[in-house]
Amino acid sequence: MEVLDMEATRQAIEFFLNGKPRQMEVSPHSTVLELLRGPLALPGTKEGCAEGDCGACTVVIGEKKKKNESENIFSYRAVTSCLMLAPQLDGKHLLTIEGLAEGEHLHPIQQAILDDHATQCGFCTPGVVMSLLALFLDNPQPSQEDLLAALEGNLCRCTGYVAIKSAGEHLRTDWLLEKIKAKDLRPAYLEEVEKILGAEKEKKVLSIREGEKSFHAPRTAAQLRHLLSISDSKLLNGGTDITVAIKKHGAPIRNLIDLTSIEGMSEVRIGCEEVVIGGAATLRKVAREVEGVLPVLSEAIGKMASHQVRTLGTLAGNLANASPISDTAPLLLALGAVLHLEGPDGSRKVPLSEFYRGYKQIDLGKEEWISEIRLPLSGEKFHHFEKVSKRRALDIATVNGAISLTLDDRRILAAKVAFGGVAAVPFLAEKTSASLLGREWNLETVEFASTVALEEMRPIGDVRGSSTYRKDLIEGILIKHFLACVEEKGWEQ
Ligand SMILES: Cc1cc2nc3c(=O)[nH]c(=O)nc-3n(C[C@@H](O)[C@@H](O)[C@H](O)COP(=O)(O)OP(=O)(O)OC[C@H]3O[C@@H](n4cnc5c(N)ncnc54)[C@H](O)[C@@H]3O)c2cc1C
Ligand code: FES
Ligand code: FES
Repeated sequence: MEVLDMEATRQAIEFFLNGKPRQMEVSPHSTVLELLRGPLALPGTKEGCAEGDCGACTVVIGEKKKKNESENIFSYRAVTSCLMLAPQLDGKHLLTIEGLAEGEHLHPIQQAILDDHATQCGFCTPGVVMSLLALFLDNPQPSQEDLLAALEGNLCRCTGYVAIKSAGEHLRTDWLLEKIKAKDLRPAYLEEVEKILGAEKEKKVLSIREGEKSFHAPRTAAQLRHLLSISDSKLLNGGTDITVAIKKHGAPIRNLIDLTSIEGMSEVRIGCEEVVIGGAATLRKVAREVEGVLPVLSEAIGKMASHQVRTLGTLAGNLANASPISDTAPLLLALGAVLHLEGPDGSRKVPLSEFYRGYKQIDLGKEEWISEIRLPLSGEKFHHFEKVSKRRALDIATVNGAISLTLDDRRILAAKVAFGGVAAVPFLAEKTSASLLGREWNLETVEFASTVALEEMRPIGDVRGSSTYRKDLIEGILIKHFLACVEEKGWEQ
């Protein structure tokens, strides 16, 4: 077995900051935001909520990605720096608001904000600018929808969104009409940094210790297996749950093992019969890659969190976190997802329907990890996902639900119905699913399935909604599934 030779590890992270190389030691559990506003003394990036909810801390991360065996590409993404841990900057390019203007000459995005009067107190403005920068660096042809998605995670308490959207729209049209050129939008130092990072050879494994805390970033499954065998560690992916748990709720986590540097684990492969999603693939990556074959999953992911949280958070993390109101879990239950787990004794497969054991309890050993999520593909099926929340973005569901049906005209040959927010775990409603079999898919059947569903699920009330409201939502979601099917198939009701 390949073991991690501690001689071959390093403590200091190496990254680029606004075009300049940096090598420094960071605290293993510090966030990028803490690093910026503390040791790096760059206070332009603001701290609002410190839990991913406001976007004031948005920065841009540039990194090398493998395009194919011989070629690399550079990708840029907006992330909430309060959720990303500083050690995860290793090997990346961090862009902040301080890296945009050249002397007195404002960057075109800053100028557009000024021209459209899109700033008042200015607290949200650096985050807005960085979200827009990531949009244009990442997407050569952004649509209006892309623009709104890019800004959905930036809250502004005083200017109002009309002026901010208008600044974004002016930039977008000027960009598409080539009134703004790439050389104006791309900071001048990007090319040089891309060249240097592109040519960089693999470095020693990053392994940081400070008192009782540590952070390790293995590169291979064998190194990961070894690290898990010698320490009581928590797996870290995007950190959108863990960082909040550590920073806001004081979770007693000491050792973190980062999965995001493991070769091949962030990939998504589309086959003829299934989609294979790596255990470190971000929500953004999954949504993009599956759009052509499983649009329902892309749409569901689009309803989660915000753009700059989805660029960090992973699908595997969302499932392993085992929140009863996870947005992806009900859909993946309905789609028949199977998890591939790796561990000390090799690998095993667990259907997602058997993964949840109780509130926040999952079928995953201490030394195991989710290496892949496999989703069967079938063009024949009807799938739909519905989420009920108070806001469209940055809000978790009161109740959500998904359905997968195999239909012969209107007759239901196979059915899987799942809900979130109705039980202690994401819930595959087996009795409700069975009640649909052999029936015509019409409003009468929906009504019948609703009575079975309300027998099968007894949601409790909490701050997000009473038990009665949740029961109403179960019925409402079943009706929505039906109406979506009518629309998709072009049926007369
Ligand atoms: C502001 C905000 C809004 C949000 N909104 C939504 C929302 O609308 N809907 C929703 O469903 N979620 C929402 N979330 C939560 C969502 O971002 C996370 O659940 C995310 O998907 C977790 O992925 P991660 O990579 O960040 O996991 P991490 O935080 O890194 O890890 C989460 C858990 O999963 C474990 N884990 C991670 N990867 C693996 C693996 N490969 N194998 C085994 N265990 C693993 C970790 O050990 C940890 O226990 C929100 C979060 C924030 C901060
Ligand atoms: S400070 Fe609010 S999202 Fe980071
Ligand atoms: S300008 Fe004040 S919060 Fe947006």
